[in-house]
Amino acid sequence: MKSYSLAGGWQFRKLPELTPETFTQLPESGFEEVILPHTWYSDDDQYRGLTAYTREINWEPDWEHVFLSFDGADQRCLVYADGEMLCEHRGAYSRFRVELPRPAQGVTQLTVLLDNRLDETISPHFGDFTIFGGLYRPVELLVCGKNHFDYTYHGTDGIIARAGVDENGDGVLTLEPHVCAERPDATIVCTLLDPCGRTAAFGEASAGESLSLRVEKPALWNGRRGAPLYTLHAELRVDGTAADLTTLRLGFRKLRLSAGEGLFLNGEHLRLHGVARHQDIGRKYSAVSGEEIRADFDLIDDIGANAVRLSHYQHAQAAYDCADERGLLVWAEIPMLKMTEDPALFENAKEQLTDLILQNIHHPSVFCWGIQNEIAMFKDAPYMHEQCAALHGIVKTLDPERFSACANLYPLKPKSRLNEITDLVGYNIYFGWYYGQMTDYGDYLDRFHAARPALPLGISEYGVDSNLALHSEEPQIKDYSEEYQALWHETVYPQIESRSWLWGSFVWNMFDFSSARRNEGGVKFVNGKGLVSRDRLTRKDAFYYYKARWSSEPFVHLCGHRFTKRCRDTVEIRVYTNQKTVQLLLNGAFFAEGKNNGNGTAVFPGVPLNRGENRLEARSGQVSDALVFERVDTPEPSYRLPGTDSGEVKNWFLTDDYTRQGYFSVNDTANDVLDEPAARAVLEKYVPGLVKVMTEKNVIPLGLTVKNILSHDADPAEAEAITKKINAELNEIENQF
Ligand code: GCB
Repeated sequence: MKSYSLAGGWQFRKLPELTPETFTQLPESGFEEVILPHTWYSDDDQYRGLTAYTREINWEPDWEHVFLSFDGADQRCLVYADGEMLCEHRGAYSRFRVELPRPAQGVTQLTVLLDNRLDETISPHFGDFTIFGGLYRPVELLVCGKNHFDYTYHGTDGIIARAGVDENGDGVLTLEPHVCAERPDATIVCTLLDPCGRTAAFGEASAGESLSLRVEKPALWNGRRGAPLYTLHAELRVDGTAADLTTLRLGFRKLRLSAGEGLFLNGEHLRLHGVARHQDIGRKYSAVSGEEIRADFDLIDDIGANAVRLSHYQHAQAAYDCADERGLLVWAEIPMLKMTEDPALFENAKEQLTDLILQNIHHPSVFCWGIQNEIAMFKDAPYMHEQCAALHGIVKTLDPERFSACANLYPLKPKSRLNEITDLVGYNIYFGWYYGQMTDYGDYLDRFHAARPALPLGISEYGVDSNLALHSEEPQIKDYSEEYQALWHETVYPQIESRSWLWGSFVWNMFDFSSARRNEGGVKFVNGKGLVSRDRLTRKDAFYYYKARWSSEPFVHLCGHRFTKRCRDTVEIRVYTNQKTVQLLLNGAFFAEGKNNGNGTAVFPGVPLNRGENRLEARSGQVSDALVFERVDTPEPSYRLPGTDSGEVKNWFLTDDYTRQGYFSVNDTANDVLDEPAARAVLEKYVPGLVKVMTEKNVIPLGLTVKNILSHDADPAEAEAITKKINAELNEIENQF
């Protein structure tokens, strides 16, 4: 097979008011030239609707079978050749291929219709990230002879490679070929090269059969401790001559999971300290290059993470390749964020999961396949349990070696059936941001573990927003300051880290990312929970906190590079470092020596500032960092969000005295309250209309807490009064954790 890039030569236009169903023919004008990868989304034009991409394909006379290969098309995609529809692909993130018929005149007129409107039969149709639209990943032409691998088999390269390690420590590679061969005597000849390029195994079988290769004591893919990769060349032979070749990179490793102890890689315990990543970068949005993806992984490498959650959908192949090369363990997942009873949506989820697994099964970095994220936001209903069980079944059938996973919404009770379906469970927890205090993690996790000690639990998300322009000497919840984010991570991570029974955790998020529905913290269309800014140009202070905890590359980092106008006579200086001691210099003179407190931080209280400029430098051995603070007379106004001056930050949760351990409260989800007749009766007494809407219509997310739901659409004072009354009665009704 030969591949040709189809990056250039495209004409693009929007087709507002049309749908794939009402589309009949292309307009004559209004097209613009575009180069792939391309998205039409921008923060200033968030068009959601139908679009068309067109181009010509000139056939060479000797081309036999020609396939179009789309690495991703966002999100409902219909492909036409010379006016004939070839295929429809539903879902923005997986690769798909379709064969092009030979055109009579040697030129194909290609039209690709794309629609990114909300479609309740395609996942995701809900989520805190942008549905960009576009041919945002490479499109290629694959040219093959008469006999070739089946490139249309779930978008794979026609070989499903499952690599494992047996009890003796030998590698076992099972290869399942999918070919299109005109001759029944076609064979597959497989050569496996070791990381140094020497032949490690060789085998031949009929093209219709699976074959197995053994490698004695292979070099094991061992995460960041070493990530040797093997290369498989699979050749399709007909009449003894090579007809097609597929190449895959893979690795051998063994995974084990224990509820009490976490994850084991090749027999050794490996606590995952990870970050999550969305695929968009800055104002390129989803249309990014392989180099940009690699640069993201350089940053993930630099922070010292050993795992990455590629959320909330299938990422580009370059991302899994980077993870393979750098020894990062990957949580891969499908975009299932709202599960309804619509069978079409369920079919779509099954297809997306099958594609995700078959297209990525050879990547040694992947340790689990995520089947859902926070679906309990809306309900916790039996049909969801059945669908999740079926998705788990797909994982176990296609890839019994790896784990199925789910990321659950924090208020979901430990006893929920949703915690019993997948091999491992993650919880997305945001104490000190959406609810509670940042110090609540430890106690909550201990109570959870006591309630379900046999559950392999981890933290699939935790984090808070910050805006690089906002700063505070006394960081507070929801002030969006860089300092609150840093302090929050300093406080939260040790609580997670010290629970040795957790399999690990993922910071939400490594990078700020695009979320068209957002407008908060002084920024529009961005989720600001990243440790690095959306354009990747700035590493926030919190980035260096994790670097101090995870990386062994010596460094010191002075916090406050952007918090330079200081209106205090003395300030507290924080230095993030992985060194034992740090010296602080003030205006060139030694000021004090500080000790790393064991949490990657050296704190220097009471550093006096002179009028004007003050140069601070932190040093430890060969490494140093410096910045200049300016002593100002009035607080810098741009450091605060307008309308949030002292006391004005509305925080519903700061004064939370609603919870009574062991009893219901307004902090329970609507789901849980409606499920218990006595608790439901309290709601019916005070808010009968709301109960009717909640139970009869699928519009209110029942995974939210009662308090949260009551706070919508009501005057705050009124909401508080009714919340108090309801809470007082709920507090009398017993509830199991
Ligand atoms: C979550 C979601 C994630 C959001 C995040 C947030 O729990 O899983 O998609 O982006 O919270 O920032 O609110």
